[in-house]
Amino acid sequence: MFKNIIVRRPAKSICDGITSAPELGKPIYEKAIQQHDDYIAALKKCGCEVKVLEALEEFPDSCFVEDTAVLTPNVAIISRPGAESRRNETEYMIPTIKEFYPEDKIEYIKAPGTMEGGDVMMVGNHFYIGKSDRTNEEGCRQFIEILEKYGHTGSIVTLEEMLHLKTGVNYLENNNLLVSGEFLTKEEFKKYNQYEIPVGEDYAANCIWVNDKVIVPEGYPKVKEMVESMGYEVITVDTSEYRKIDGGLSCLSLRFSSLK
Ligand code: CIR
Repeated sequence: MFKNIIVRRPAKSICDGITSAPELGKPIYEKAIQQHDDYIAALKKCGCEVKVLEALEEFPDSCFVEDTAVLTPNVAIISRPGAESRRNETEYMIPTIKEFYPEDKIEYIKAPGTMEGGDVMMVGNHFYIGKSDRTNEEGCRQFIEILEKYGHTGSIVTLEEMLHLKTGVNYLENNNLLVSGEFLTKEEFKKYNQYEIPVGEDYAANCIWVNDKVIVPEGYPKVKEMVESMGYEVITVDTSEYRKIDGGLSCLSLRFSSLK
């Protein structure tokens, strides 16, 4: 169960966020704010306390707080984003993490390692880490070393196509895994109840489990039905403005339980 959530309000500069899909157009700030409000309301419905951080205009992608840290039940790991323009977002996250984790339970990914939280998927005590354009081999190595020091385990999944690991694969607890694209053939995911994302709804592979409810992006009816068929209560939130810059539901929050 997660008790706490951290989010950061989108900045007006969100229209300059990094994107692989410029054809979708630029995010509209007012709509992004409305969708962020709805996202916070959904998280509160899941029984979480939500800490809302103020927007950082100098970082267009800073609302995607998931990439700045990985918060486990035993340790907080501050990332080192592979995207240059996002690297210093972590500086603005550390003081907040210190409100929730004691200093001796905070670790840091160091240069030349890079790591983004979107590449990390938690399955109980085990953490899959995607080696991607954003998370390099050294970042993976440091990450797993830290995990092991705190009683967790980790393993590397090599990405060929997607931005982050959780762009295409997400764990919904109870052995249930939403899987799409390049992850459908990965050996390490065969032991889960795999739910293949239907063609045309790829974006909705990025759903989040929050305390037995699952938040699904609005506008993907097949995925919604699939998740409902697993027995979960589904809440939908429109994330159209975030999708324009490759952001999804998981990217917009850090979900954890405070150690303080
Ligand atoms: C980026 O390219 O870094 C942002 N535009 C999107 C980040 C998405 N984050 C995530 O999947 N965890």
